[in-house]
Amino acid sequence: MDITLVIPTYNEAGNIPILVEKVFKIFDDNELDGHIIIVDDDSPDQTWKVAENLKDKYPNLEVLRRQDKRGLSSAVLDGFQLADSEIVGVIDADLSHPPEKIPELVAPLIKGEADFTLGSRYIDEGGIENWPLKRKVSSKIATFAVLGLTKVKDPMSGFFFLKKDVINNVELSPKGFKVGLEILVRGNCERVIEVPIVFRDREYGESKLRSNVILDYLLHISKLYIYQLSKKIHL
Ligand SMILES: Nc1nc2c(ncn2[C@@H]2O[C@H](COP(=O)(O)OP(=O)(O)OP(=O)(O)O)[C@@H](O)[C@H]2O)c(=O)[nH]1
Ligand SMILES: [Mg+2]
Repeated sequence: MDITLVIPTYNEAGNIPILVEKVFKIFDDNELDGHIIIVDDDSPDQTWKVAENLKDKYPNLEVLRRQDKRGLSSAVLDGFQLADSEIVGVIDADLSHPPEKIPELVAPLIKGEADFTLGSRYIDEGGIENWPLKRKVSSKIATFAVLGLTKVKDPMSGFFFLKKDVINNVELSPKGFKVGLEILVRGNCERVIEVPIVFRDREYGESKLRSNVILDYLLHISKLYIYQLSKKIHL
């Protein structure tokens, strides 16, 4: 079964060749029919160019350079739309997510045992390395605030896979703060499986966390709560 992994990038020129090599090796070693789509928002460090130069070596690599749009969620959704696979997924470019977990994440989707699989930091054997206490605490608070939206233990995770039909005919906000959470709440995913991952802080490049991140987050979860409430009322 075909798999497309979307890698959203913004100023990741140093990380992207390392990640692409690792992912294709994992696809090969596990006999997975895997593709990669890099969605780059015209990075000033020319990540798109570095990515395009990798295409000769990796025929299953595509690069989408967006010059008219910016934003992580919309980049991921554009990547999913471009993907021509039954299974799609996303991983951060900054080597925070362990690509070695891809086979474990896609296996339940291939076997038809899940609709959505998630790399989870907050289950047994999962964890976070090198995060300052402040980030650990804010992540926990953010996770607590969405307890009413989903039962998964790490709804803020940015490392996940799904059957593409989970989002067919589903209206998703390209402005949402966390696209995985958006899909978990609005998508047609009945069966979710969490796979433990150890998240590592980025080694190279700068954080894109902006100062209005808390506001973006609050706006996003408010919209999702309203959506869920209105769905219940109309049932
Ligand atoms: N295409 C695109 N990718 C983005 C954008 N913002 C962030 N990314 C990418 O999305 C992924 C996650 O962003 P990060 O900056 O690592 O966010 P984070 O993990 O919350 O924070 P740090 O790791 O501390 O920087 C990385 O691969 C980024 O390069 C964007 O506006 N457009
Ligand atoms: Mg990161």
